[in-house]
Amino acid sequence: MEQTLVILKPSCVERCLIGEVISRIQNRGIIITGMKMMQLNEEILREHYSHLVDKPFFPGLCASMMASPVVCMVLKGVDIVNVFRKMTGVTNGRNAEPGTLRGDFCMSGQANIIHASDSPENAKIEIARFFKPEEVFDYTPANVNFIYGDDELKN
Ligand code: IDP
Ligand code: MG
Repeated sequence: MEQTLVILKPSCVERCLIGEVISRIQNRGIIITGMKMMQLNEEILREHYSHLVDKPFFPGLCASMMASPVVCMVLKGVDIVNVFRKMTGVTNGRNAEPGTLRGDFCMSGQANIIHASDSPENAKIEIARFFKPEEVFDYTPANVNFIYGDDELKN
């Protein structure tokens, strides 16, 4: 099964929404294979947001991502990168569809509560950036045969 990297940002942690987001993840049938709290620094943010370092909002983005610890997670599921980006909603929370995490829990383009990898290739790079191999647990929960049909579990 595919994996993706998720970060619950300071705008999620400080607003005490960690439990709400994790409930949504587990209620969907998504498997959590890694989870830890981290304090991010500018070095890792310059890597993680390398596509944005030249933007005028980058210093503010960095500050907002270092404002408190974050919760980093690895999620597992069939087509999880695509499924979880849809669950996350578009970047600006004010434009995000109701029912998405951003559409239900935030009002901002910057303080948008959550990061989710945008492609399977980037997910692999981002998981390796935030997690040591031994911090990701590739177990299969007992209920997996009730989350998926047999044919969906073959690959
Ligand atoms: P994504 O998080 O939806 O993948 P990206 O374009 O990769 O969006 O941007 C990464 C993060 O940078 C966003 O989640 C948001 O926190 C911040 N960001 C993006 N665009 C803006 C902006 O125009 N102003 C302020 N912050 C922004
Ligand atoms: Mg992105």
